[in-house]
Amino acid sequence: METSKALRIVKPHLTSARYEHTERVMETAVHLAKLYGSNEEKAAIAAVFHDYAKYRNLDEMKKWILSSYLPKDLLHYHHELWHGPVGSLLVEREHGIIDPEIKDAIYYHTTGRAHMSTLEKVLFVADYIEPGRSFSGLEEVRDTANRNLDKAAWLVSRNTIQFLMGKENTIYPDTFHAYNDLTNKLSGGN
Ligand code: DGI
Ligand code: FE
Ligand code: FE
Repeated sequence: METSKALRIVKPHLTSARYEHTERVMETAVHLAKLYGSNEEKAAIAAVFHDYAKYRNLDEMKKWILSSYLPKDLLHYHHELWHGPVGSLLVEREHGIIDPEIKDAIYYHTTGRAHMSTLEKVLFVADYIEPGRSFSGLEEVRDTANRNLDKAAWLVSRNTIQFLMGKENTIYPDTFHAYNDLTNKLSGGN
């Protein structure tokens, strides 16, 4: 699918601020894909659709989780975690996107997971560092993203876990799995 067509498809599903975020994630993901030898077209399509399901109503998302192959344990965690998995389901059902690499990048963009592909890490990091975001610690992740994708993805999962624990939120297992896997990869394990 052409990027321009994908952008036209997602636009009516997003707020204008979210659409602009999506455009910046796309540019950042293409930049990182180029840098780390991942497929740029796939990075662009995954980025354009990554927040596709963000504004579906909760009952509809619940219904998709219950009636599909998606893991039911999602329902025991914050609904913010649903839009990646549900988005990966809906891009296939509604737009015929069946490429498993694209679908997995969309699926895991919020939590990450163990053994992420380069494309998954590209989107996971791009969503976090796109130029419209600003919070403390972000410059370190931006700098690192240009040198070491694993280290940047590790920083994203570490920061996310610290942020969530600071708020005493629950943390989805894949979020921990991403952190543990990248920690082992970077340190040789312990
Ligand atoms: O959709 P975006 O706002 O662009 O970004 P996102 O999909 O990466 O993240 C949405 C939110 O999800 C973000 O505030 C962090 C939060 N999040 C990530 N992992 C977990 C989580 N929230 C909970 N409760 N548990 C998690 O494991
Ligand atoms: Fe998201
Ligand atoms: Fe996003």
